[in-house]
Amino acid sequence: MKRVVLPLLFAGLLGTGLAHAAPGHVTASHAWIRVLPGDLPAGAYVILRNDSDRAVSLTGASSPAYGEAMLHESSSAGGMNRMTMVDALGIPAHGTQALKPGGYHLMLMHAKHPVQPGDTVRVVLEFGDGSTLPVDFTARPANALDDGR
Ligand SMILES: [Cu+2]
Repeated sequence: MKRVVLPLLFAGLLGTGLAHAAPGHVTASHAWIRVLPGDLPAGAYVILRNDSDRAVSLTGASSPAYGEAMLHESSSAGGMNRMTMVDALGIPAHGTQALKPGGYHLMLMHAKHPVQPGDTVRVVLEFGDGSTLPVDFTARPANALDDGR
């Protein structure tokens, strides 16, 4: 029995180690937040690049500036715009995944202090293996178009 169990255990530990290495190869660019008036939730957008050999999944986020951050997907069906919760968003090996207006985004809710256009907001992205990536997002006004930079 032990001859079977031990190699499986070892393989499991090895697998964890490899998975942990992957998010170190994820980089973020064009990170920005669309700030809406009052206590309306703010959409956060970013382009994630995965330079590793295996897919990585974004599973959530948190920010010291907001009470809650959720991963959403916007869609329109039959003229109705709606948002649905997303448990995990894959970033393919050697590929990119874009969070952008009208698609995947992070929804930042309950700002702890008013966020103004021009502010920098730290958001910590969380990946499927438990690792994290802190990213500085630039706050932009409500009428900002899809990343003009
Ligand atoms: Cu949303």
